Amino acid sequence: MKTITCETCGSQNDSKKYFCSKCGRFLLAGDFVAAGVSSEAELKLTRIAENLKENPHTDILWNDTIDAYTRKVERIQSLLRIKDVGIDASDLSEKINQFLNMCRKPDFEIAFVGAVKAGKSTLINALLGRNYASTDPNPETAVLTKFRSSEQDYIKVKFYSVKEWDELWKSVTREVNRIISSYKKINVPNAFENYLNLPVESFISKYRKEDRMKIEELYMELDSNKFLQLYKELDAKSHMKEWIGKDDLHKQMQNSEIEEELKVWSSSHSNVHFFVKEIEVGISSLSKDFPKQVVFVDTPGLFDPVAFRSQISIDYIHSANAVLVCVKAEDLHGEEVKTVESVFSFSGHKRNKVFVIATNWDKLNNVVIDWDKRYNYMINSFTGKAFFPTRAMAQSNILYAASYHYNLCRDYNSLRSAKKNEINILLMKIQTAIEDCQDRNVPVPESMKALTDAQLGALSPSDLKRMMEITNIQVVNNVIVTELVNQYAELLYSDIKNLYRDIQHMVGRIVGERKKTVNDRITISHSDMKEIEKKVEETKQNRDEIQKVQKQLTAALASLNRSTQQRLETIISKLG
Ligand SMILES: Nc1nc2c(ncn2[C@@H]2O[C@H](COP(=O)(O)OP(=O)(O)O)[C@@H](O)[C@H]2O)c(=O)[nH]1
Ligand SMILES: [Mg+2]
Repeated sequence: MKTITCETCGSQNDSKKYFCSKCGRFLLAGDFVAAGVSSEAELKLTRIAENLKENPHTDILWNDTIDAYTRKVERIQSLLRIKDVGIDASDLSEKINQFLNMCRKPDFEIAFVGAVKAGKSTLINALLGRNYASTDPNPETAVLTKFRSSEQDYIKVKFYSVKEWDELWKSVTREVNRIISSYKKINVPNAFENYLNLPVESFISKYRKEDRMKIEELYMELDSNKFLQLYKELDAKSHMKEWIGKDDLHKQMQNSEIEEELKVWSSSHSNVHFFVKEIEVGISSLSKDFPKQVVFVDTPGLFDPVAFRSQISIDYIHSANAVLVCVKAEDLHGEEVKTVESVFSFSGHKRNKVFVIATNWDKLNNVVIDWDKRYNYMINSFTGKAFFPTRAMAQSNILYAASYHYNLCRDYNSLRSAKKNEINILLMKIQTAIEDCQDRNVPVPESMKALTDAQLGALSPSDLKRMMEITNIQVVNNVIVTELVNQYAELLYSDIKNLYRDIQHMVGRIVGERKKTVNDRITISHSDMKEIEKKVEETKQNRDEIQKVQKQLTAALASLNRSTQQRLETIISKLG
């Protein structure tokens, strides 16, 4: 190993080190040509090193190793914040924030992702045992909502800060400008303000007759952006100041009040939801051995019309410890495959903790034969480089769910007859599928066969139990519990370690790059000096040369002068 001797304490250090490991002296002073530069750099770096020793630290009480990791990462974070150090590494800062958040609040987060109306909230409700998350046909979830087990039921609402809202609004404006600029041929001054503040009829007359159709078209296009349409319709603008930058709101309540309260803050039909960044819900009804650190997260759609909001979901998938992707079983094309693909692309090394849940199983024509086809299609589509690394993993991590019917069966006694009838319709479908399978010699699962003689319209409690069984929610639940919930502590620990390794790797790369730049600069300045010396030498030589020539010239001129003078004198005398 190449070593470098510390000039202060004399100890030997690895030549790659910037500071002496014993006394902290700056070791690279020799690299700086001018003494002034080296002493200024040394002073600055020594001060930084001293300050980093005193870096504030938040104790991590749940694990000593993680505590040591965070101490180091906090120092890196402080170093990045020093302007003079001049390291601009936003991806590293983001990783560091993610790491520190994970260490300080060691939640194991299971994200439920998928397109709008893919059935995420319905599945969460099936797993939580009660309809907490809103699944009304229209007001879909528009806010990131975290559910966790708690002694006391509560809702905590977090609002966007002024800065976050500015960024969100910028992303809205960018999209609007893109749309408006596609209407090049018509002049639409203040189109966005007019759109937000006035009904189209009240100002359409201000535009030239030939442009009016186009303006209406533009309005329709802006309206097709759900965010804009609702923002305008609900007059959210006039409520903005009430909520942006507001402190977290913490409300304790009865378990039975959660569903209604959640609607107030998260439904896209409430004018507050635009300003809500995140909601946390504490639930007292989960089983007592459900760990308090395990969190189910209902995410808004991945393809939100507001890029900023989609980004929140994407960032979320990056940091979640496990992901359940919901796709509709009956409609497995384009968008659904794109969703799964993007989830895998964000999930990095956590592929074994990605589960694909095919929702709406009950909507398949023949739930046995068609599911079999879809299941095989999904295994084939989702095994490979960009998806599950092995076929076996795809087989165990792709599951179907009929969450909606599971919830209906669970709440059977309190259902109105129209809803009860939906269970009967599914039963009828199952019985037809059984007959169809028997005709085609396709084996039927035992749990299903047992429903062959169930009486339509008069379901016994055991039939209901069987119906709940075939919705597959218990299987999904078992997989989540055995693969994730029961192992959450080890999985979380390994995620944190992986993140720490990523950070180490990134820091190593940045330091390497920096060192190279500094060394390059030193080499350049050394070679610059040589270049200058060479030039000075050349100039000196040139000057001597010129002086010699000048002397010769002067002598030549003098002699010329002399001969000219003589000639002149001769001519004059001849003229005489
Ligand atoms: N038939 C049927 N409908 C479902 C199922 N899952 C969800 N739904 C319905 O599909 C709609 C959208 O579901 P939701 O959970 O709100 O979707 P999200 O936007 O992904 O949260 C709701 O009207 C649900 O009742 C299912 O498995 N079967
Ligand atoms: Mg939802």
